[in-house]
Amino acid sequence: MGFSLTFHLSYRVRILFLFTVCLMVVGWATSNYFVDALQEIPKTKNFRAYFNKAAVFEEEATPTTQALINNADLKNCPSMSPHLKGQSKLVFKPDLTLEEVQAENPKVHQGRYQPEECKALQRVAILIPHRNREKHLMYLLEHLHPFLQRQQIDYGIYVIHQAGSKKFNRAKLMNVGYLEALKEENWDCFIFHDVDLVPEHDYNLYRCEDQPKHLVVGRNSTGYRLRYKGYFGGVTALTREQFFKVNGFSNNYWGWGGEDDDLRLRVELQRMKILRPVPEVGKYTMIFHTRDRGNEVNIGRMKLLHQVSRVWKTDGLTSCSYKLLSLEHYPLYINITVDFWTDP
Ligand code: UD2
Ligand code: MN
Repeated sequence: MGFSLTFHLSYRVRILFLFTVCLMVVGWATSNYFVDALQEIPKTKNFRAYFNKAAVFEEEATPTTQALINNADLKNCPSMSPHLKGQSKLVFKPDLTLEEVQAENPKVHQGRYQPEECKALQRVAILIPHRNREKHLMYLLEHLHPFLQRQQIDYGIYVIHQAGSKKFNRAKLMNVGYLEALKEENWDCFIFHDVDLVPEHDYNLYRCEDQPKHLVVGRNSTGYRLRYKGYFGGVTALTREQFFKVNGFSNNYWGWGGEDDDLRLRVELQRMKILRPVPEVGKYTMIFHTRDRGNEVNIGRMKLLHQVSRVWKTDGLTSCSYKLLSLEHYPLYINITVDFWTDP
Protein backbone atom coordinates (compact mmCIF):
# COMPACT_ATOMS: atom_id res chain seq x y z
CA MET A 1 0.00 0.00 0.00
CA GLY A 2 2.84 2.38 1.06
CA PHE A 3 4.69 1.48 -2.12
CA SER A 4 1.78 1.95 -4.41
CA LEU A 5 1.02 5.43 -2.89
CA THR A 6 4.60 6.56 -3.56
CA PHE A 7 4.32 5.17 -7.07
CA HIS A 8 1.03 6.99 -7.62
CA LEU A 9 2.39 10.28 -6.30
CA SER A 10 5.50 10.19 -8.42
CA TYR A 11 3.40 9.17 -11.43
CA ARG A 12 1.16 12.21 -10.87
CA VAL A 13 4.16 14.49 -10.40
CA ARG A 14 5.66 13.19 -13.62
CA ILE A 15 2.40 13.74 -15.55
CA LEU A 16 2.13 17.26 -14.08
CA PHE A 17 5.73 17.99 -15.03
CA LEU A 18 5.21 16.78 -18.61
CA PHE A 19 1.99 18.79 -18.91
CA THR A 20 3.79 21.97 -17.70
CA VAL A 21 6.60 21.44 -20.19
CA CYS A 22 4.07 20.99 -22.99
CA LEU A 23 2.31 24.20 -21.96
CA MET A 24 5.59 26.10 -21.98
CA VAL A 25 6.51 24.82 -25.43
CA VAL A 26 3.10 25.73 -26.85
CA GLY A 27 3.26 29.14 -25.12
CA TRP A 28 6.69 29.87 -26.51
CA ALA A 29 5.71 28.84 -30.05
CA THR A 30 2.52 30.90 -30.16
CA SER A 31 4.16 33.98 -28.64
CA ASN A 32 6.73 33.83 -31.40
CA TYR A 33 3.96 33.59 -33.99
CA PHE A 34 2.16 36.65 -32.61
CA VAL A 35 5.33 38.71 -32.57
CA ASP A 36 5.88 37.79 -36.21
CA ALA A 37 2.31 38.59 -37.08
CA LEU A 38 2.56 42.00 -35.41
CA GLN A 39 5.67 42.77 -37.38
CA GLU A 40 3.81 41.84 -40.57
CA ILE A 41 1.10 44.50 -40.13
CA PRO A 42 3.07 47.56 -41.21
CA LYS A 43 4.33 45.59 -44.16
CA THR A 44 0.83 44.76 -45.41
CA LYS A 45 -0.23 48.40 -44.90
CA ASN A 46 2.38 49.49 -47.38
CA PHE A 47 1.72 46.58 -49.66
CA ARG A 48 0.61 48.72 -52.58
CA ALA A 49 3.68 50.91 -52.35
CA TYR A 50 5.95 47.85 -52.05
CA PHE A 51 4.26 46.14 -54.92
CA ASN A 52 4.52 49.19 -57.15
CA LYS A 53 8.15 49.78 -56.29
CA ALA A 54 9.02 46.15 -56.95
CA ALA A 55 7.20 46.28 -60.26
CA VAL A 56 9.14 49.36 -61.29
CA PHE A 57 12.45 47.88 -60.19
CA GLU A 58 11.94 44.94 -62.45
CA GLU A 59 10.23 46.62 -65.33
CA GLU A 60 11.45 50.20 -65.81
CA ALA A 61 9.10 52.96 -64.74
CA THR A 62 6.43 53.58 -67.35
CA PRO A 63 4.33 56.73 -66.92
CA THR A 64 1.46 54.62 -65.54
CA THR A 65 3.51 52.78 -62.94
CA GLN A 66 5.11 56.08 -61.99
CA ALA A 67 1.65 57.57 -61.45
CA LEU A 68 0.71 54.58 -59.28
CA ILE A 69 3.73 55.01 -57.02
CA ASN A 70 3.06 58.69 -56.65
CA ASN A 71 -0.57 58.00 -55.95
CA ALA A 72 0.22 55.52 -53.18
CA ASP A 73 2.44 58.04 -51.41
CA LEU A 74 0.16 61.05 -51.96
CA LYS A 75 -1.60 62.99 -49.23
CA ASN A 76 -5.34 63.63 -49.48
CA CYS A 77 -6.32 66.76 -51.39
CA PRO A 78 -7.51 69.67 -49.22
CA SER A 79 -11.27 70.20 -48.92
CA MET A 80 -10.88 73.48 -50.85
CA SER A 81 -8.53 73.38 -53.81
CA PRO A 82 -5.90 76.17 -53.95
CA HIS A 83 -6.47 76.51 -57.73
CA LEU A 84 -10.01 77.94 -57.58
CA LYS A 85 -10.57 81.29 -59.33
CA GLY A 86 -14.20 82.06 -58.51
CA GLN A 87 -16.50 83.55 -61.14
CA SER A 88 -15.30 83.46 -64.74
CA LYS A 89 -16.49 85.16 -67.85
CA LEU A 90 -17.49 82.47 -70.32
CA VAL A 91 -16.62 82.85 -73.98
CA PHE A 92 -17.98 80.56 -76.69
CA LYS A 93 -15.78 80.95 -79.76
CA PRO A 94 -17.83 80.27 -82.90
CA ASP A 95 -14.98 78.57 -84.76
CA LEU A 96 -13.77 76.31 -81.91
CA THR A 97 -12.94 72.70 -82.88
CA LEU A 98 -12.78 69.52 -80.81
CA GLU A 99 -9.10 69.15 -81.75
CA GLU A 100 -8.37 72.50 -80.10
CA VAL A 101 -10.19 71.43 -76.95
CA GLN A 102 -8.14 68.26 -76.96
CA ALA A 103 -4.88 70.20 -77.35
CA GLU A 104 -5.90 72.46 -74.42
CA ASN A 105 -6.38 69.41 -72.17
CA PRO A 106 -3.23 67.28 -72.46
CA LYS A 107 -3.71 65.73 -69.01
CA VAL A 108 -7.05 64.15 -69.86
CA HIS A 109 -6.78 60.57 -71.10
CA GLN A 110 -9.74 58.62 -72.40
CA GLY A 111 -12.16 61.00 -70.75
CA ARG A 112 -10.51 60.70 -67.35
CA TYR A 113 -8.24 62.71 -65.11
CA GLN A 114 -6.83 62.52 -61.61
CA PRO A 115 -4.82 65.18 -59.81
CA GLU A 116 -1.05 64.61 -59.73
CA GLU A 117 -0.30 66.55 -56.56
CA CYS A 118 -2.73 64.88 -54.14
CA LYS A 119 -5.21 62.07 -53.72
CA ALA A 120 -8.70 63.26 -54.67
CA LEU A 121 -11.40 62.96 -52.01
CA GLN A 122 -13.99 61.35 -54.33
CA ARG A 123 -14.13 59.59 -57.68
CA VAL A 124 -16.76 61.42 -59.68
CA ALA A 125 -18.55 60.34 -62.87
CA ILE A 126 -20.19 63.12 -64.91
CA LEU A 127 -23.13 61.77 -66.94
CA ILE A 128 -24.33 63.80 -69.95
CA PRO A 129 -27.40 62.67 -71.93
CA HIS A 130 -27.02 63.55 -75.59
CA ARG A 131 -28.42 63.61 -79.10
CA ASN A 132 -27.73 66.10 -81.92
CA ARG A 133 -26.06 68.68 -79.69
CA GLU A 134 -22.44 68.30 -80.82
CA LYS A 135 -21.66 71.98 -80.58
CA HIS A 136 -23.02 72.24 -77.02
CA LEU A 137 -21.03 69.17 -76.06
CA MET A 138 -17.83 70.73 -77.39
CA TYR A 139 -18.35 73.96 -75.40
CA LEU A 140 -19.22 72.02 -72.27
CA LEU A 141 -16.08 69.87 -72.57
CA GLU A 142 -13.99 72.96 -73.22
CA HIS A 143 -15.12 74.54 -69.94
CA LEU A 144 -15.71 71.51 -67.77
CA HIS A 145 -12.28 69.87 -68.07
CA PRO A 146 -10.25 72.83 -66.75
CA PHE A 147 -13.00 73.60 -64.22
CA LEU A 148 -12.87 70.07 -62.74
CA GLN A 149 -9.08 70.06 -62.75
CA ARG A 150 -9.02 73.31 -60.78
CA GLN A 151 -11.24 71.53 -58.25
CA GLN A 152 -8.68 68.66 -57.95
CA ILE A 153 -11.24 66.00 -58.76
CA ASP A 154 -10.62 62.43 -59.88
CA TYR A 155 -13.24 62.25 -62.63
CA GLY A 156 -14.53 60.65 -65.81
CA ILE A 157 -16.93 62.22 -68.31
CA TYR A 158 -19.55 59.92 -69.86
CA VAL A 159 -21.72 61.03 -72.77
CA ILE A 160 -24.74 58.78 -73.17
CA HIS A 161 -26.05 59.01 -76.66
CA GLN A 162 -29.55 57.91 -77.68
CA ALA A 163 -29.53 56.28 -81.13
CA GLY A 164 -32.33 56.81 -83.65
CA SER A 165 -34.76 59.70 -83.96
CA LYS A 166 -37.71 58.53 -81.86
CA LYS A 167 -38.74 60.19 -78.56
CA PHE A 168 -35.82 61.27 -76.37
CA ASN A 169 -35.57 59.93 -72.81
CA ARG A 170 -33.15 61.96 -70.69
CA ALA A 171 -33.85 60.08 -67.45
CA LYS A 172 -33.38 56.58 -68.87
CA LEU A 173 -30.08 57.70 -70.45
CA MET A 174 -28.94 58.72 -66.95
CA ASN A 175 -29.80 55.27 -65.61
CA VAL A 176 -27.81 53.66 -68.43
CA GLY A 177 -24.86 55.94 -67.67
CA TYR A 178 -24.90 54.98 -63.99
CA LEU A 179 -25.11 51.24 -64.68
CA GLU A 180 -22.44 51.23 -67.41
CA ALA A 181 -20.01 53.57 -65.61
CA LEU A 182 -20.09 51.33 -62.52
CA LYS A 183 -18.99 48.40 -64.67
CA GLU A 184 -15.63 50.07 -65.22
CA GLU A 185 -15.02 51.90 -61.94
CA ASN A 186 -16.57 52.03 -58.49
CA TRP A 187 -17.46 55.75 -58.73
CA ASP A 188 -18.35 57.42 -55.41
CA CYS A 189 -20.38 60.23 -56.85
CA PHE A 190 -22.51 60.92 -59.95
CA ILE A 191 -23.21 64.31 -61.52
CA PHE A 192 -26.26 64.25 -63.82
CA HIS A 193 -25.57 67.04 -66.29
CA ASP A 194 -27.44 68.71 -69.16
CA VAL A 195 -25.24 69.20 -72.20
CA ASP A 196 -26.06 72.90 -72.57
CA LEU A 197 -25.37 74.14 -69.01
CA VAL A 198 -21.95 75.61 -68.29
CA PRO A 199 -20.99 76.44 -64.69
CA GLU A 200 -19.78 80.01 -64.17
CA HIS A 201 -18.25 79.79 -60.70
CA ASP A 202 -15.68 77.18 -59.73
CA TYR A 203 -16.64 77.24 -56.04
CA ASN A 204 -19.62 75.21 -57.23
CA LEU A 205 -18.02 71.92 -56.24
CA TYR A 206 -18.65 68.88 -58.40
CA ARG A 207 -18.68 66.42 -55.56
CA CYS A 208 -21.32 64.70 -53.46
CA GLU A 209 -22.49 65.51 -49.96
CA ASP A 210 -24.35 63.50 -47.31
CA GLN A 211 -27.60 64.61 -49.00
CA PRO A 212 -28.45 64.95 -52.73
CA LYS A 213 -27.33 68.27 -54.20
CA HIS A 214 -28.89 70.52 -56.84
CA LEU A 215 -26.15 72.63 -58.42
CA VAL A 216 -28.19 74.98 -60.62
CA VAL A 217 -29.64 77.69 -58.45
CA GLY A 218 -30.05 79.98 -61.44
CA ARG A 219 -29.08 80.55 -65.01
CA ASN A 220 -28.57 83.52 -67.30
CA SER A 221 -31.92 83.15 -69.09
CA THR A 222 -34.00 83.24 -65.87
CA GLY A 223 -32.15 86.06 -64.12
CA TYR A 224 -30.18 83.52 -62.03
CA ARG A 225 -33.16 82.81 -59.80
CA LEU A 226 -34.46 79.44 -58.68
CA ARG A 227 -37.31 78.62 -61.07
CA TYR A 228 -39.62 77.22 -58.39
CA LYS A 229 -39.41 75.67 -54.96
CA GLY A 230 -38.40 72.03 -55.33
CA TYR A 231 -36.86 72.53 -58.76
CA PHE A 232 -34.31 69.76 -59.31
CA GLY A 233 -33.40 70.03 -63.02
CA GLY A 234 -30.25 70.70 -65.02
CA VAL A 235 -27.36 69.46 -62.87
CA THR A 236 -27.62 67.28 -59.75
CA ALA A 237 -25.12 65.34 -57.62
CA LEU A 238 -25.98 62.08 -55.86
CA THR A 239 -23.65 59.52 -54.33
CA ARG A 240 -23.67 55.98 -55.67
CA GLU A 241 -25.72 54.94 -52.61
CA GLN A 242 -28.19 57.85 -52.72
CA PHE A 243 -29.01 57.16 -56.38
CA PHE A 244 -29.28 53.43 -55.70
CA LYS A 245 -31.57 54.06 -52.73
CA VAL A 246 -34.14 55.93 -54.88
CA ASN A 247 -33.86 53.25 -57.62
CA GLY A 248 -32.48 55.90 -59.98
CA PHE A 249 -34.68 57.87 -62.38
CA SER A 250 -37.99 56.63 -63.77
CA ASN A 251 -37.66 55.08 -67.26
CA ASN A 252 -41.11 56.21 -68.37
CA TYR A 253 -40.66 59.90 -69.25
CA TRP A 254 -40.52 60.15 -73.05
CA GLY A 255 -40.06 63.67 -74.42
CA TRP A 256 -39.62 66.92 -72.48
CA GLY A 257 -40.36 67.47 -68.79
CA GLY A 258 -41.29 65.90 -65.47
CA GLU A 259 -38.39 63.49 -64.98
CA ASP A 260 -36.51 65.96 -62.76
CA ASP A 261 -39.56 66.45 -60.48
CA ASP A 262 -39.99 62.69 -60.35
CA LEU A 263 -36.43 62.32 -59.04
CA ARG A 264 -37.08 64.99 -56.42
CA LEU A 265 -40.14 63.06 -55.21
CA ARG A 266 -38.06 59.87 -54.97
CA VAL A 267 -35.47 61.72 -52.90
CA GLU A 268 -38.19 63.11 -50.60
CA LEU A 269 -39.80 59.68 -50.21
CA GLN A 270 -36.47 58.49 -48.78
CA ARG A 271 -36.54 61.42 -46.36
CA MET A 272 -33.44 62.95 -47.90
CA LYS A 273 -33.01 66.73 -48.10
CA ILE A 274 -31.88 68.69 -51.14
CA LEU A 275 -28.80 70.89 -50.72
CA ARG A 276 -27.88 73.86 -52.93
CA PRO A 277 -24.89 76.17 -53.19
CA VAL A 278 -25.44 79.85 -52.41
CA PRO A 279 -26.96 81.82 -55.34
CA GLU A 280 -23.70 83.66 -56.22
CA VAL A 281 -22.04 80.28 -56.72
CA GLY A 282 -24.82 78.16 -58.27
CA LYS A 283 -24.78 80.14 -61.52
CA TYR A 284 -24.90 78.62 -65.01
CA THR A 285 -25.02 79.84 -68.59
CA MET A 286 -27.42 77.85 -70.74
CA ILE A 287 -26.28 77.88 -74.34
CA PHE A 288 -29.24 79.09 -76.37
CA HIS A 289 -31.41 76.44 -78.03
CA THR A 290 -34.95 75.81 -79.16
CA ARG A 291 -36.93 72.65 -78.36
CA ASP A 292 -35.41 69.65 -80.16
CA ARG A 293 -37.23 67.43 -82.58
CA GLY A 294 -38.03 64.17 -80.84
CA ASN A 295 -38.18 65.90 -77.45
CA GLU A 296 -41.69 67.37 -77.62
CA VAL A 297 -43.45 68.18 -74.34
CA ASN A 298 -44.65 65.06 -72.57
CA ILE A 299 -48.33 65.76 -71.92
CA GLY A 300 -48.67 62.67 -69.73
CA ARG A 301 -46.09 63.85 -67.21
CA MET A 302 -48.54 65.02 -64.51
CA LYS A 303 -50.18 61.60 -64.44
CA LEU A 304 -46.77 59.95 -64.03
CA LEU A 305 -45.87 62.36 -61.23
CA HIS A 306 -48.98 61.32 -59.29
CA GLN A 307 -47.93 57.69 -59.12
CA VAL A 308 -44.31 58.01 -58.01
CA SER A 309 -44.84 56.70 -54.48
CA ARG A 310 -46.62 53.65 -55.91
CA VAL A 311 -44.18 52.71 -58.68
CA TRP A 312 -40.69 53.94 -57.73
CA LYS A 313 -39.61 50.52 -56.48
CA THR A 314 -40.37 48.75 -59.74
CA ASP A 315 -39.62 51.55 -62.21
CA GLY A 316 -35.98 52.66 -62.24
CA LEU A 317 -32.52 51.11 -62.16
CA THR A 318 -34.04 47.70 -61.42
CA SER A 319 -36.14 47.74 -64.62
CA CYS A 320 -33.89 49.69 -67.00
CA SER A 321 -33.59 47.62 -70.18
CA TYR A 322 -31.66 48.86 -73.20
CA LYS A 323 -29.58 47.70 -76.09
CA LEU A 324 -25.96 48.80 -75.74
CA LEU A 325 -24.67 49.58 -79.24
CA SER A 326 -21.18 50.73 -78.24
CA LEU A 327 -18.95 51.98 -75.42
CA GLU A 328 -15.86 53.79 -76.68
CA HIS A 329 -13.09 55.70 -74.95
CA TYR A 330 -12.54 58.92 -76.87
CA PRO A 331 -9.75 61.30 -75.80
CA LEU A 332 -12.06 63.74 -73.96
CA TYR A 333 -14.98 61.51 -72.92
CA ILE A 334 -16.38 58.02 -72.81
CA ASN A 335 -19.12 57.59 -75.37
CA ILE A 336 -21.97 55.19 -74.72
CA THR A 337 -24.54 54.65 -77.47
CA VAL A 338 -27.84 52.96 -76.66
CA ASP A 339 -30.99 52.01 -78.46
CA PHE A 340 -34.26 51.88 -76.50
CA TRP A 341 -36.45 50.75 -79.34
CA THR A 342 -35.18 47.29 -80.13
CA ASP A 343 -34.99 44.45 -77.62
CA PRO A 344 -31.82 44.24 -75.57
C1 UD2 B 1 -34.90 71.50 -68.54
C2 UD2 B 1 -33.98 71.00 -67.44
C3 UD2 B 1 -33.50 69.59 -67.80
C4 UD2 B 1 -34.66 68.66 -67.99
C5 UD2 B 1 -35.61 69.25 -69.02
C6 UD2 B 1 -36.90 68.49 -69.14
C7 UD2 B 1 -32.94 72.99 -66.61
C8 UD2 B 1 -31.78 73.89 -66.63
N1 UD2 B 1 -32.87 71.89 -67.34
O1 UD2 B 1 -34.09 71.65 -69.69
O2 UD2 B 1 -32.66 69.09 -66.78
O3 UD2 B 1 -35.30 68.42 -66.77
O4 UD2 B 1 -35.98 70.60 -68.71
O5 UD2 B 1 -36.74 67.25 -69.72
O6 UD2 B 1 -33.90 73.22 -65.93
N2 UD2 B 1 -31.06 66.52 -75.00
C9 UD2 B 1 -30.28 66.24 -76.14
N3 UD2 B 1 -30.87 66.15 -77.34
C10 UD2 B 1 -32.19 66.32 -77.53
C11 UD2 B 1 -32.98 66.60 -76.38
C12 UD2 B 1 -32.39 66.73 -75.15
O7 UD2 B 1 -29.07 66.08 -76.04
O8 UD2 B 1 -32.66 66.20 -78.67
C13 UD2 B 1 -30.45 66.51 -73.64
C14 UD2 B 1 -29.42 67.61 -73.43
O9 UD2 B 1 -28.47 67.16 -72.52
C15 UD2 B 1 -30.30 68.71 -72.85
C16 UD2 B 1 -31.23 67.90 -71.93
O10 UD2 B 1 -31.47 66.70 -72.66
O11 UD2 B 1 -29.53 69.66 -72.14
C17 UD2 B 1 -32.53 68.61 -71.56
O12 UD2 B 1 -33.25 68.99 -72.70
P1 UD2 B 1 -33.47 70.56 -73.07
O13 UD2 B 1 -32.19 71.29 -72.92
O14 UD2 B 1 -34.13 70.63 -74.40
O15 UD2 B 1 -34.53 71.02 -71.99
P2 UD2 B 1 -34.52 72.34 -71.05
O16 UD2 B 1 -33.47 73.29 -71.43
O17 UD2 B 1 -35.91 72.87 -70.96
MN1 MN C 1 -31.50 73.13 -72.15
